[in-house]
Amino acid sequence: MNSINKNMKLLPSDQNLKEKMEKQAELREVVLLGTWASSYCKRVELALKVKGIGFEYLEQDLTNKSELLLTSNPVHKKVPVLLHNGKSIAESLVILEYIDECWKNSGPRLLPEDPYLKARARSWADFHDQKQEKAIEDFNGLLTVFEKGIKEDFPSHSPFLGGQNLGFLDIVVGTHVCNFKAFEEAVVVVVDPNKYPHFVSWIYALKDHPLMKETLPPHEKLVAAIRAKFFQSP
Ligand SMILES: N[C@@H](CCC(=O)N[C@@H](CS)C(=O)NCC(=O)O)C(=O)O
Repeated sequence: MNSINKNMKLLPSDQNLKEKMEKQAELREVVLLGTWASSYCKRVELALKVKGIGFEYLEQDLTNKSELLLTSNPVHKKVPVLLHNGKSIAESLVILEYIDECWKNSGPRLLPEDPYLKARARSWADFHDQKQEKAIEDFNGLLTVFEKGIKEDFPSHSPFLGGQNLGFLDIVVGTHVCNFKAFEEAVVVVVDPNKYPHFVSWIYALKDHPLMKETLPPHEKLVAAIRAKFFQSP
């Protein structure tokens, strides 16, 4: 995995090297443009790992967006962006489906084949993403609905909602909610295991998965970033 850390001060020769690397990125087979704390990016990173697809990673600075990011996602100008043989794909859920379709025979399928089960996983992912936008204030609302949904739609979650392997919904929701300890610490959002037993047992199973552990952002760094975001002086 190759990353350009934009937080580092770059000398002119480094700057040239960085530009060269970004140009070359378009020619490499699979390249992910992301940022370290973004759960949207983490879900793509995790999906690639679950499918066993080798990729290059280019860390992006969202305060000074690279030419590569602006040209590969001209509509939203956001990460994640997946470059596949020079073609760019934006929007994490779209990327996940692309990965699943494109590498059908590599690793486990992320989405079920059955159209109803596929639609159900997509609609839970959609619900999660809509709520995530207002995550802090609505977090308890999200937990209550998820708790009921897991009980009804995935009664045997064993141990993941996708079964034995991490599936679409485990990847989409897991890369966000597995960071709940950092939110608890930084902004005192409490996820009560007595109130949400199914949700919490699922999250602990996810947090235990080796690929999830390897992919999630470092806890202390994330707590600091959340604090900076929510408690910055006006
Ligand atoms: N719906 C998008 C959301 C992506 C997103 O919000 N990315 C943020 C980082 S977490 C971003 O790039 N923000 C830059 C900006 O808003 O200018 C997805 O699922 O990929």
